[in-house]
Amino acid sequence: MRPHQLPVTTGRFPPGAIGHNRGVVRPNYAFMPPEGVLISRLPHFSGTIVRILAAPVLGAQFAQYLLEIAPGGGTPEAFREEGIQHFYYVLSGQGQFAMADAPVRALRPGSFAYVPPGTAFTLSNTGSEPLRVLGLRKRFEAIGLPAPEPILSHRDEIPVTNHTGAEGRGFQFLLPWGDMRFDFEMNLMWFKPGAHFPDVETHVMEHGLYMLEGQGLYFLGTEWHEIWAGDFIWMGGYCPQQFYPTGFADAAYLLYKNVNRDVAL
Ligand code: UGY
Ligand code: MN
Repeated sequence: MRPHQLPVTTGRFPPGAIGHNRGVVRPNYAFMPPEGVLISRLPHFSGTIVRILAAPVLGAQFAQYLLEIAPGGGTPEAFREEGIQHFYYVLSGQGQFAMADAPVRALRPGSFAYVPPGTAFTLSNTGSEPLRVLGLRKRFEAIGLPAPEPILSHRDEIPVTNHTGAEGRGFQFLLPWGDMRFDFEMNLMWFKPGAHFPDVETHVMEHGLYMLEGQGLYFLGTEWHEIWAGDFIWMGGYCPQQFYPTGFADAAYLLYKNVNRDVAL
């Protein structure tokens, strides 16, 4: 496995930048190893670099981020956006998250937060190492039900289930599954070596996929791609998809999926 070249190397580079490139951007999917995604900054975060992994300019109807918050950095003041939901998932480091009406919560790897539309929140790094967080923003699609409440939790508090009955599969639904107030899911998908979907999936829902553990071959459109922890994939609606874990350890990814709403015409 060629490791991710992060932090980005300096000086004289070894050959292979083109030959070893695994990234592809197609009309309805994109596969982007993080080392090629250049950094930016966000106005409402200090001491923070961001890699924007998915955005409308790509074809996505949501935005997804990899945030690296330096010690002492984060939102200098409470931030809120009318009509927009946020979701955060901690990859590494220590921090703190606060939201209107919810108690302040310490963050550690596996902590996550759902921020309802229009809700003010703060996110900060309270540790001595960088706080690495996946972020997601999606415009809320109201349907006449009240908006969901804030959620601050940890993946250890979410049971691993398997509604499919397929051997070697595990699911952790980080947001309440089947609750029609929510218009998206964030799911941890677990695969034992040898597990895969029963068929190639093709569905209207979009995905933002961040590989957390393990490795595998991902089928997108008409091509196979070798992926491993740290990689990101955007799948647009009706992108044919299948996953075969490879290697000897379990594979896991965090998966965004828009659900529970009719097609806008
Ligand atoms: O639920 C899903 O759509 C999921 N099986 N898709 C995926 O992991 N690519
Ligand atoms: Mn799918």
